[in-house]
Amino acid sequence: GQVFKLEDYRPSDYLIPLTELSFRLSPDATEVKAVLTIERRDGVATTAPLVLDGDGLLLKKLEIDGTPLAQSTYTVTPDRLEIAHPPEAKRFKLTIETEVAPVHNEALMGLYLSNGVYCTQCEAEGFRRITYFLDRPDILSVYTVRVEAPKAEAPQLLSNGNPLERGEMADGWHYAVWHDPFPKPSYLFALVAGSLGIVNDRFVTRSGREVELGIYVEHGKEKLADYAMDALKRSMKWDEDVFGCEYDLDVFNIVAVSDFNMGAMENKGLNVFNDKYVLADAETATDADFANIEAIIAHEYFHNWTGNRITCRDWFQLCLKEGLTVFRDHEFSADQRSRPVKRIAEVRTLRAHQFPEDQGPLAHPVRPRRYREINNFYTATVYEKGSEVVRMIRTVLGPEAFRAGMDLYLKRHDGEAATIEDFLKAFEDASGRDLSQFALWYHQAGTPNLTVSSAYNAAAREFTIEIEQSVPPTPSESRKRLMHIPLAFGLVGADGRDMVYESVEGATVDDGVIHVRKRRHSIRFSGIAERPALSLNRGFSAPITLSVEQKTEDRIFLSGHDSDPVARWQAFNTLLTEALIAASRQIRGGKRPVFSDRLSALAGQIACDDALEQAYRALALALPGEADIAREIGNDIDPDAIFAAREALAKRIAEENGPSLRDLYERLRDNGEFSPDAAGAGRRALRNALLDYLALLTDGASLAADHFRLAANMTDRAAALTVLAHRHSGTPQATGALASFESRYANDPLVMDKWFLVQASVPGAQTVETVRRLTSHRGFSMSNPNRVRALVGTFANANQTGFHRADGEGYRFFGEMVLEAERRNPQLAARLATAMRSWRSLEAGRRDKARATLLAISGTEGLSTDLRDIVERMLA
Ligand code: HT7
Ligand code: ZN
Repeated sequence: GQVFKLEDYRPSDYLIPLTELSFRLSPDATEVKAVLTIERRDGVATTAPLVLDGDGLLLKKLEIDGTPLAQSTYTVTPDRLEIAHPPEAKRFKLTIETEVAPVHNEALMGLYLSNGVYCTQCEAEGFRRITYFLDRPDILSVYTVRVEAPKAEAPQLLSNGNPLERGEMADGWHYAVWHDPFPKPSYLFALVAGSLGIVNDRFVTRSGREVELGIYVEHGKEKLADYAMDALKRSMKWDEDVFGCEYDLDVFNIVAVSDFNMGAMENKGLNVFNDKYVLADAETATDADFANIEAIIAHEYFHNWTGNRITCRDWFQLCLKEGLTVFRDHEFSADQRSRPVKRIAEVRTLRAHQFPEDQGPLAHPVRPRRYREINNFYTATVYEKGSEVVRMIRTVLGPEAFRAGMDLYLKRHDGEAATIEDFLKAFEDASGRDLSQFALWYHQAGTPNLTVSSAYNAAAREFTIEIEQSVPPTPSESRKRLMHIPLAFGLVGADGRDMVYESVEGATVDDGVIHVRKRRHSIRFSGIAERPALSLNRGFSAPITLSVEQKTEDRIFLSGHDSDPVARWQAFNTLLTEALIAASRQIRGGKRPVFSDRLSALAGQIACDDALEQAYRALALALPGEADIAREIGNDIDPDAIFAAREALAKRIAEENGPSLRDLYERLRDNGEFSPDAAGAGRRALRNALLDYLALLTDGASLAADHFRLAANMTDRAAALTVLAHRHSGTPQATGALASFESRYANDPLVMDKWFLVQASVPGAQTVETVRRLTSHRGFSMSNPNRVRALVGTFANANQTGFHRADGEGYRFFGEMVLEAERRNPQLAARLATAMRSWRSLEAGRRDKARATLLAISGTEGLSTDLRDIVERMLA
């Protein structure tokens, strides 16, 4: 396949300042008429051919300035339209008529039908499945869109921008015309038509502009959109207050659809959402669902400025909009909820998704230089690490200079398609600082590591920190350059307070941050009266790994006293991880695992420390996941040994602290109205974390069954179901709960996804058979991405012992599922396949079996570019 390279970018010879589209909708023969005002760019020869992108299109008609084109003057295939000799005039009108079949579009890119609703997905290259176009993000055009459909089937006709006109037509048809005054790239085009329930509200912007808000959902689900509407209004206000960004159209619409490849899409004025990220109430959604809805509603809304008003010059710059917008949604959620808890959750997500990517065969820079299939670059690196890089810019420059840089960027590039260089230059110009070394965070793949040791000289009252940086090699980048790593730290004294030093030498140390720029730093702090405990990477100031020589005493002390909550959580988490790694080695060596009494006592103390936030305590009590432990071990992984170690530690903590955990569990009982706010969610999180431990003790199954029976909301019900299915699989309590859940929610596909998920993640060798059986369940469908992700995706990503079954059956089943998904939806299949990215770190037996599955997939004839790209990179 073709490889696209950043260095090959050149501006297009032609521009499309105006785009007029009209759609006559029908499931298998939608007529699309595009009238494009084409303009030759200044300085381009009149002989330059006009080449437009297509993808599977059927051309019906072609005219220039109202005159049909002779067939000899153009060449057309489903994927390309070339007009060899366009008119000499600088501007001309090109009319293109195509026909598309939304009902047959299972790839969910371009125009498709979801549950009878016409909708579009154009990012990244879906617009070319609708009409021939210069389908690249640096072609900004003003769109006017006319949509026609039978009124009974599609009473709502929506597109981008503001509504201009609507009216009746013959034979029960009607039409609507929309105009978007803001020039936009084709990937932000959207159309929705169907019969939907509507929730309306309004928002008055800070300059007094009235905006009509609409959320469109399946009929009967309107009440489930209340939380999303509230999150939208809070997002609009927050963006004004924190970034000075005001909404710019008269309407803002959101449509929830059930078939969607990703979370949501930020089309200008008409966001389209996976219904999973809109619909929620206490009966059907967990606290995690509410938090996701809040974050994704905000994320797509924030794109209005970071992505839409300023877009990307080319797809290599994807992080320009995505990394920045993730950073913005993280900050929003931190302000709406608990900042430390949110930050710890972000760290866990980054480690779980981005670190394995950065440390495996799919590693790529935040701004990649090459791709074969752009859909495969909507990754944790571009999104999550991209966000961490923006956060580090704020750490390096300070909040005021950061805001000045953002203001300058937004002002300077409004209405443009920009690059990462433009973004960095705005911060350099606003702050007067040089970010050239820092820019490596965008260009260099891999997770940097800092090796740290420290020593205290009581006689000299000096504390010295030795730091050495390294960046491991990644595919096609064997030699790495030295990075600028902002490392937040504290020297914690015996009273738990940060010690004040007299002077420091060996690195720039600024406002609690060591700026690591060289390979080695020896940093000496003077005026230190006693040996401090060293707290590092506070607030997770840099997305790095740390190898720190540190006494267990210090870690225990920091777990109880570090004033930085993230570092405090990290200290305890490191103690747990070290214990679990040691235990899994003991188990592999045929021994019984040994844990220190102090560790389980510490877990009990943290659980019962009412001075700490409840949500924080829940996070601290969650043992490092099996995949996290595997990543820390690095190679020769035996998932069964890791699982056994984790179970043994959980049991030990439960046994050592049984009465106090049970007492706390009783005290946290719910006796009020459900509220999805941070306080309520924190209490439920802690109580459910306790249940997970208590379920390991005598009568654990009946305790979990009571928890399930008495649950008054989905968070508690799903938590109890998980505990029963995972810890008491096969018992009457577990089978009873699964059956009762199934009958209660049989007609609610989004809730049934939770039922699939719980069963797909049951640890152990037998789950592959359960999952295979569930693919025939009446609620399951291979053509709905949410269903596939809930069952097959969960099995591969969240079931270490099941997926990595020693006989390779997990991989074989998964391989079949990937190929099955690929026949309909290559993008979904490629994303699913990335679950195998860490196959090389497995022990030899499993590694060979995983490789055999990957080879079987790559040997399949007629593989899509999407799946071939992923599988070949994993095998390389
Ligand atoms: N910008 C959006 C990305 C997206 C997407 C990409 C490829 C194929 C389908 C897609 N749906 C949405 C979502 C976002 O990050 O905001
Ligand atoms: Zn985004």
